Amino acid sequence: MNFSHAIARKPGADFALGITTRDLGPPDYDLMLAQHETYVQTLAYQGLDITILEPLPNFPDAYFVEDTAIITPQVAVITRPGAKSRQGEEDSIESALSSYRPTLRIQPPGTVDGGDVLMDGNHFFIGISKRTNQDGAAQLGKILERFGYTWTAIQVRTGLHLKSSLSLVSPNTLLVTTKTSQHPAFEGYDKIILDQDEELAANTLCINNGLIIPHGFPGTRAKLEKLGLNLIELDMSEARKMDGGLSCMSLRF
Ligand code: CIR
Repeated sequence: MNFSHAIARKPGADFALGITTRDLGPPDYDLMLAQHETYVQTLAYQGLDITILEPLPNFPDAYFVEDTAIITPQVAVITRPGAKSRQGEEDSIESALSSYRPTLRIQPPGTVDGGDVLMDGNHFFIGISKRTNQDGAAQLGKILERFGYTWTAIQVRTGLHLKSSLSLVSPNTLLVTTKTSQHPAFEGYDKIILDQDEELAANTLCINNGLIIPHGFPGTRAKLEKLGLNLIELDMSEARKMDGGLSCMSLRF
């Protein structure tokens, strides 16, 4: 997965007011900022030119920028996030992206979170979840078709988003939970199945020649090492407390 740019947003001091389903203890702002800074530096080290946006007042989840756009080489689709408290984050992302791509928008009643969208070359998997509804998926799919892409809708049965339970770790290889691995749409892929107690490691980030993985999942690391990948491990403890993973804190293109 080759990218040259990324957009990220600094977490605001109110980030702990964001939505979460986790009960992993109170998040720490200084640690969050330090982990975010390391994350951004890692993307830069992977060769990306990074735009860092300032925190967005009254939107504590806004540093999870991935949810606000789907970017292809031809177009950026600005989403309409599924959580009410996040609707509005997308406006500032549209301004940031409009100098790089023509933009189109998901219209109500459609909702889409970027965390539900996995791009694999010319094909997209679009998760239907608590955040992305059928209407939003169909709007996104129609736009993608206009630009020559194909897509499959996948019902998300566990986790917040589709990409909470799988990621592409190298061409044609998925790191995936047992349940999601059984979906017929993923039949043609090689699969690394996560151990049940490491399913939180599903969300990884493949950028240029490196695979960024979350710290604290030794079994998953061992499985990935066997593939000979260039692994970069990052501590994501504070974002995880807010239901976030590695992919959600940036938009890559
Ligand atoms: C939310 O519930 O919307 C945020 N607290 C977490 C969003 C994570 N986004 C992502 O994984 N793409």
